[in-house]
Amino acid sequence: MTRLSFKNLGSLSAGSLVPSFIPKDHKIGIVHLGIGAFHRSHQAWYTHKLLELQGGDWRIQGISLRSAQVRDTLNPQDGLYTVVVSSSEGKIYHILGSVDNVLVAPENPQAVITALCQKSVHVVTLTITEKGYCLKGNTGELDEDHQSIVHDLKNLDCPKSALGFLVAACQRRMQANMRGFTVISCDNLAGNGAKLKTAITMFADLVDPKLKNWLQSNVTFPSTMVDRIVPASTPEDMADVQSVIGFEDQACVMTEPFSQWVIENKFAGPVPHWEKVGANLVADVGPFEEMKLRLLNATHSTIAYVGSLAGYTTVADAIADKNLRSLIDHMMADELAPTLSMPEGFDTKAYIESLLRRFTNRGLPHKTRQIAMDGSQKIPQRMLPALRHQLMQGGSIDCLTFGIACWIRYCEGVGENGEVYSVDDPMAAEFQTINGAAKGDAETRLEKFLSMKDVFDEKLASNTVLKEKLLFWLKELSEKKVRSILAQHWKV
Ligand code: CS2
Repeated sequence: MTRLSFKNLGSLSAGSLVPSFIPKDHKIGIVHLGIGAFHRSHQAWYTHKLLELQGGDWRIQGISLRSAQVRDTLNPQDGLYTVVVSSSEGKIYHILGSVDNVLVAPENPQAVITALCQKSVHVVTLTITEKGYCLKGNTGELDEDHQSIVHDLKNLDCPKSALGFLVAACQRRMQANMRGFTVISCDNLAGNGAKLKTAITMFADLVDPKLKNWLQSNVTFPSTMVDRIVPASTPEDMADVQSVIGFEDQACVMTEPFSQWVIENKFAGPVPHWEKVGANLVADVGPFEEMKLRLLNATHSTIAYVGSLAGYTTVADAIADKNLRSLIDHMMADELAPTLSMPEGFDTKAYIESLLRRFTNRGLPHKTRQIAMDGSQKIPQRMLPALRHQLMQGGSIDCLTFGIACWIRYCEGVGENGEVYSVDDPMAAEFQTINGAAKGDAETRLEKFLSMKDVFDEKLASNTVLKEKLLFWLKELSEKKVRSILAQHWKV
């Protein structure tokens, strides 16, 4: 079957929407680090819409920081791919033209630094996941002992980490008297821009204190809140796209109708006018980030751990369980919403309702196991801030602690019916050691989990109210099935 490409853009079947601009007519203005499915259906989506609306030199050069897979699927397609917007009402197939090409960093790190130093590039965006920031625990400080950072500090001409590439590019821009750029983190971290700025500034200072000063006056790091649910595409999705567009598309992505992008208005130079196609520019992203990380991501992770243990494969299946739904309703209303500080007039109830509609979207099977990965990186961002708030206020913590206990139980790698699965997490080896040492004893396991400093800080780890609650749930989980715990505590 012929691959989707510029050559056949004119002969796609009528079931798809093709770009209304000629992609090749627009220069690269953005370099994106970490070109996964989320970027392709979010930032690249907004950029595509903007190119359709008013053109401009804002096409994207994508960088894969690890594997060659995205390059191998996108480059032969001239960067074209399909975004399938799927809901229970049906599917809409959009062919996007905002990505120009993809480079694979480990194959040619120099080419990535050169890409970041193109004169036409004014914006760098990042989706490198929580672990890509190489931060020390939850502090936002650079982990100078991180393997990739140690490597990059010694070999800045061929870095491995996103941070290393950014610092190397800044150094080259400074030496060449070029202007800086705007670096936009699009990952689910609270204060993502500020954290990235701290990490990059610390890194630059270790390289050359002059570079640190240059960064301060030439580069900005706006914080952002990004939101769109993007499950991993399956071979069935690809077959479906092929049957509709009439060509093979190995890079298609599936997503939902909803999308949101809130960006702190703090730019170092020209940036695309994404606000003309639905993004919001604001002075303070903080409340929106908090709202999304807590109401969406904290409940998502809870659904993922509780749901996987209870045998539900997708979010929609899990949330259809009335008792699980009641756990999530309570969590949002009693333990998450009270911790937010939304602007006057913001309708949190309506936001919660829209989230629940999104979770029940049967047109978009989102695997609980996909969300369950990297819990050690996600939990500190999504669940612990609300937990700290509730502990301080003496508020309820039943649902949050049940979610965390299910994560600890999930990290055993063995389901309720003895099925073995792999725990996909950078700390998976530590979990194995803990589980081996605990030999099934809930108290020992909890102590050891709480002493993981990159997840729980000391204050939290020594909080007796928290410890008691977590221990209670872990004991429940060792004696009963998740569905019966849900029925006992959250029955509707
Ligand atoms: C999910 C997120 O996989 C996960 O951890 O919670 O990717 C979620 O789908 C997005 O943040 C939605 O914007």
